[in-house]
Amino acid sequence: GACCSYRLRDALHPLWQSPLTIPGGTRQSPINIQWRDSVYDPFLKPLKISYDPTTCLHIWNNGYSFLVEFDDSTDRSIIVGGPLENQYRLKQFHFHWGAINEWGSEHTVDSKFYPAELHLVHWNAVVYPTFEEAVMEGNGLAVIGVFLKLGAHHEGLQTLVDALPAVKHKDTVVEFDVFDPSCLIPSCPDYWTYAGSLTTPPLTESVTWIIKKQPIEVDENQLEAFRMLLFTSDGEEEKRMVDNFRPLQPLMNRTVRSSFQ
Ligand code: SG5
Ligand code: ZN
Repeated sequence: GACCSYRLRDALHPLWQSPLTIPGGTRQSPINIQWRDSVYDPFLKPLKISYDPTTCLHIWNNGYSFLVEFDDSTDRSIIVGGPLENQYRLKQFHFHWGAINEWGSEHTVDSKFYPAELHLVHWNAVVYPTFEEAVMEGNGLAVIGVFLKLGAHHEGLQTLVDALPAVKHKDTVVEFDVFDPSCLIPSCPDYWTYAGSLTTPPLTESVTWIIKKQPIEVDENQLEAFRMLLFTSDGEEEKRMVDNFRPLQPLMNRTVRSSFQ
């Protein structure tokens, strides 16, 4: 069935030439968020987001997703609060999406998939000297997850969508200076949080996940623009960049906390 074909595609994709699972992993991502099993934590603070649009550098098709990367040499684009003890610096954001609207997100809520999911990847520059070191440590990374649902046209996302034809092929990069990704984060402050991992190799268990409850709305044309990207380089037989998400992982001995009742 469909489930097995994703595993096959993952196994064949160059990014996944390392193992599909971490032996002995106890906090892997993504997970299904079971709303009624999440525990309200009144001590969770509101998440504060402060991004400097001029730290945005470029868009890069890395052959698995497209990444918008930021200058993270200073504390100009940061998040604080929420479940975090330190401030974390924005490194990049990217998306995961499906071939069709019935799936595409990595996390699910009550077993429901969204057609796409945005990840804003931040690292703990207070404690670690480099991103590469933060990737290896328990409190090294904080990723904000935002679900995309089908609905109204999204003005902020369109700026990005307009740049995608320039990075159609794997290993292409275009300049993309001045973009504020906070326009992609829903206004509702509610989130779930849990301790997890990267969803791509090296799959390290270094991520504090912050999943926004409210999705953003995007229109069909915008999702279709994602699906026009290619996994492949110029000159290779074209393979559409779709279904670039990892299968759900077991919750094991973890609690998902919510900032809301
Ligand atoms: C790490 O995880 C990876 C990203 C990857 C996300 O941030 O970086 C490293 O491991 C470098 C040490 O990979 C790159 O930036 C390419 C070198 O992002 C992707 O591969 C795009 C999907 C994955 O983060 S996630 O867990 O939020 N999905
Ligand atoms: Zn991701």
